[in-house]
Amino acid sequence: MPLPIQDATLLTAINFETGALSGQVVQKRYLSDLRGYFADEAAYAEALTHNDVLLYTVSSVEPAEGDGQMHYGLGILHPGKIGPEYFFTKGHFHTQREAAEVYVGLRGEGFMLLEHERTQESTLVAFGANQIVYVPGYTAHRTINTGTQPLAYLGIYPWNAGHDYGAIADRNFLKILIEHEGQPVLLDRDRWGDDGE
Ligand code: S6P
Ligand code: ZN
Repeated sequence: MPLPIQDATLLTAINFETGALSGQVVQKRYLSDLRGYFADEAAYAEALTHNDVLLYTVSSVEPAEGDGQMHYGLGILHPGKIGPEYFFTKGHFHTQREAAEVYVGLRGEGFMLLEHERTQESTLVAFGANQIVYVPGYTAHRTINTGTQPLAYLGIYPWNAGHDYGAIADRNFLKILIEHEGQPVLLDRDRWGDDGE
């Protein structure tokens, strides 16, 4: 016999169609919300004149606050590109820099781009259905969809991790993931435009 559920936050269902976790709001991030994030500014402006597409949704459950508590969110990142660069999430550090996060891939295929705050070392990790990525503290993280289907995942983190978007919004990640001859290729952002790309 299953235990009776006494608190609505004990059990949550995933709705892949709406991006909602049961009873929770769905935050929507459109192309226009990521102004300045994509390397190919001309392609960004052009895409925006056609359609302010939905890039991703986030729906979070925050059952409780305080020592030992966890929060989690469902992210659904749609497939597509701006110029040669795959759709991605804004990316952030946690406000509490030491806070780690566990990402559990549910559907789709892509990568996580990690960047350590102090060493500025970049790591690209394959991430999709049935794959789990541990994001250490002090590490900016961005999800990237290189597939043809939505990339759906859960992110599970300490209740007080917080989101610090400022540093990434200001200077972005040092690397970009582009499609080159049909394959994902990681490139230094600085090198963007050197050879006509
Ligand atoms: C939260 C976790 C994810 C992201 C989601 C959207 O700590 O890392 O739920 O919020 O992937 O990305 P972003 O960078 O727009 O918050
Ligand atoms: Zn996070």
